[in-house]
Amino acid sequence: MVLAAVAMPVMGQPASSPAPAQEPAKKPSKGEQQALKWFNMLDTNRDGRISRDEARVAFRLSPAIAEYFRDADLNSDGYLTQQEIRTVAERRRAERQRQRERQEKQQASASARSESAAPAATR
Ligand SMILES: [Ca+2]
Ligand SMILES: [Ca+2]
Repeated sequence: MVLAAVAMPVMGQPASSPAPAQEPAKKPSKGEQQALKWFNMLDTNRDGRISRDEARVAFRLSPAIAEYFRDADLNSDGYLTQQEIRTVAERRRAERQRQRERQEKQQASASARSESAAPAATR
C-alpha cells in the first residue's frame, strides 16, 4: 500500500505550469533560437507554419531571409514549419562542426610538419 503510494508519480496535482519552461536537457542553438523567434513573429495566423505571404514582410527586411526561406523549405510546399527550421539549423550546425574539425586537423598537421622540420626552438 505504502509502496504503491510512493511509486505513484506526482500527477494528481492541479496543473500549475501550463506552459512548459525551456527544457534544459536539449538546449537549442543560438541560430535555432533566433529562427524560432522570427518564426513566431511571422506566423501571424498561428497555424504553426509560415506561408510565403506571412514571410513577405521579412523578405522585404532582408534578402537573406528570403534565401533562408528557400533553403529551409525542405519539401518545397511553400510553407516553413518549425520542424524544417530545426532540421536546417541542425544541418548547419553539423556543417560548421565539420568545418571546424577540418580546420583543426589542418592546423594540427601543419604544426606537426613544422615541428619535424624545425625541432623545438632554434637557438
Ligand atoms: Ca501561418
Ligand atoms: Ca515546407
